[in-house]
Amino acid sequence: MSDPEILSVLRPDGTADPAHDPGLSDPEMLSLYRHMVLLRAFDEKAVALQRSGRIGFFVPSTGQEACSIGAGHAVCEGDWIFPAYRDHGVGLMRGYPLAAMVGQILGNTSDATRGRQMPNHWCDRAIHLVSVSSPVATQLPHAVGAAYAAKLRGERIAVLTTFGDGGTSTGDFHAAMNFTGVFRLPVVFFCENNRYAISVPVEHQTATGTLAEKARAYGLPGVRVDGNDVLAIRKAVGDAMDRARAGEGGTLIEALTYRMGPHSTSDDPTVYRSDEEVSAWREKDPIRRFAAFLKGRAVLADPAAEEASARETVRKAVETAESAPAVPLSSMFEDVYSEIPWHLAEQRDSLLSGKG
Ligand SMILES: Cc1ncc(C[n+]2csc(CCOP(=O)(O)OP(=O)(O)O)c2C)c(N)n1
Repeated sequence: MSDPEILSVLRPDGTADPAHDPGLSDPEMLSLYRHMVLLRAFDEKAVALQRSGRIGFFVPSTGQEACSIGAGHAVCEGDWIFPAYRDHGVGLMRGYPLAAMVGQILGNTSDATRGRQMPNHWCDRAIHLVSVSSPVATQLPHAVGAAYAAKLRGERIAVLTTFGDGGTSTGDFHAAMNFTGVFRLPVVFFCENNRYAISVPVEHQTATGTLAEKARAYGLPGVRVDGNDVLAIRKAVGDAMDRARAGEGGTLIEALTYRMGPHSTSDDPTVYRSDEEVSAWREKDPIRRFAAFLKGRAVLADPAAEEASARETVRKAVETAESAPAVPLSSMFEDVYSEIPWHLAEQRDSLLSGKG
């Protein structure tokens, strides 16, 4: 470890610290890298779609790819995921199809939720990816409930929930941590400390020196990890998920990272942080750092070609999804009641007849 308090694997000289290396094969590491590059390409395209008025809103994850992809890789079949809105990479790494992500942000008939969710609010029952919720940190008690149910059923699974530093200021965070500690539940709390909750710096979220140390109050281990080091994230989350599956209880992980872009497409970060700060973090780009390591091991030949290929994959996915028809108006009355009540039927008929 370069710092005794922060778990880190990728060294500045481009090698890996053998003491903490998660021991992934070369193909596994190449897969992590490709998913990080695909996630960045998707992000850039989604922001461009919003700026050109083709989608309404987007929450980018640029700068935090190591967190999402490293954590997603530590999830096994049967585990459950309760993600924050910035963590599309966890689902992508678990096999949530890019086409489905593109369809979801467009909200047309290629969207599994048929345009009835905000963009970025993915879910996929097949991979146990529970829907993102807009309120900050409400996913934490949901994750704990799922873990409690798994424990009562005797299932040996782990539950991963992800959130930002601002999430630790909520009552839901403390209730979820407390319940997990008392009932020794298999929950991994993965906090991506990206320095800001919209414009509010992390120093205004807490009076403690770290977020990880809050774990001790609830009888859980607290771990700090370099959030721009995908191998360190894989190691920290992997070990915590293994402990959870083995019945040893939950863990709080604080990943130190940085959101390079705006909070969302509605935000202007230049009003609350300096260009110098952003440039300093750009130098720590998690994708460039991992590429240097993989090139050094001769696992990766041409990062520019990988990026071009990812952009093309995203372009094709958008082209296909945009060709899907719009969702019919009538769909807003479907899927809530098994039998539609008379007053909603009246409203539907009035709307569809053009008199609504
Ligand atoms: C309960 C609740 N309060 C306020 C908001 C408005 N809000 C949306 S995102 C956000 C900041 C969250 O920051 P953080 O948890 O650090 O996550 P990040 O966006 O940095 O990934 C706030 C206050 C909300 N969505 N839900």
